[in-house]
Amino acid sequence: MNNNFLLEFLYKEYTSLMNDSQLSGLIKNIAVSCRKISNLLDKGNLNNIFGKYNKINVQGEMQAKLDVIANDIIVDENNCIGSLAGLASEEMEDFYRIPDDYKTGDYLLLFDPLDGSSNIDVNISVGTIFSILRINRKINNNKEIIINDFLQPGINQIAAGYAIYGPQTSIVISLGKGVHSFTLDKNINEWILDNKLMNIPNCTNEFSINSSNSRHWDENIYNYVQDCLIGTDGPLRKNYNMRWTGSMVADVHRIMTRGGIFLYPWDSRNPSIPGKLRLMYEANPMAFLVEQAGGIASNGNKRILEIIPEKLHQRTSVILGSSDEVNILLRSYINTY
Ligand code: AHM
Ligand code: MG
Repeated sequence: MNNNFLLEFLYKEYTSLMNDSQLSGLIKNIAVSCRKISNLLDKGNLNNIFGKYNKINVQGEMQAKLDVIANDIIVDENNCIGSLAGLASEEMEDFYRIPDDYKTGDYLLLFDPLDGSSNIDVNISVGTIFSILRINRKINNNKEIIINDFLQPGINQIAAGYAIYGPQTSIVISLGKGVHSFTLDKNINEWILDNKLMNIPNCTNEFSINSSNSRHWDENIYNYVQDCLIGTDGPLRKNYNMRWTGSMVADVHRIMTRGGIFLYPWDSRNPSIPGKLRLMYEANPMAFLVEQAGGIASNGNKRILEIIPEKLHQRTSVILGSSDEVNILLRSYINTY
């Protein structure tokens, strides 16, 4: 597998970061992992990958077979390359230590191996989300990593991205100077640059939320969605369209491409939990990408990237997308608190 085009581009845009062979090696191997997952998905259940694994994961959710397979692919592909001090995933209860007989590095890979896994069996786009942090050696200079090494705010991310397995397989990635998208050409096994600098339009008329939960929303979300539904007759003075795929990767990819607002807010179904989505594997990497593309990502009260995590599997409320639209909603939060 070559990743020459992807790596060449990143070397050109981020020369000093990519001169760190640990980081460039890690990005190369993440791309290899995503291609392997994409190949498995291509053949669907001909690869016997549909269905449940019959195990409840640490999130309290029934794992799909492919959640486990994708998790194993990413761990196996990246644990031995000498770039990582550890890995953490939505599907693993504890963080993963690099085995003693493998070389370790300075980076931490946090990932959701198969986001939107309820969509696998029905042939709707799913994805892999990843976030790269660097271990703070001033705080921990030991070989042994501890949970606190991972508990860094999203602003510390060195890189973040996702692979989307849809009609095309693409990787969307940022190392902190814009967002770049590459599509996999399987004839030549290369990721080809298709958008050098993704840019989320400030204005939108498309919102994305699971409205079956509307009776559980807080009043800011409820009133905002009502205003969208009223359209030109309401205070927002325009008609809206609504899209919800059930795969955050697909919904965010649409927003990265043509704008929009994505909401998975806190709701009263489970009042003690701040939201459904996971901060470290979903919200932080997506917030990094959205901000790098000119959008906003907030939990309603705070920039997502500034949340100080207390737990690996911490959840958060998510409001992200086109800046003008997110600001309309955030203004109502400011007025409430
Ligand atoms: P997953 O990582 O277990 O697939 O869960 C996260 C997914 C997101 O991709 C998506 O936005 C959300 O869950 C959909 O949730 P719901 O089914 O409540 O609409
Ligand atoms: Mg997910």
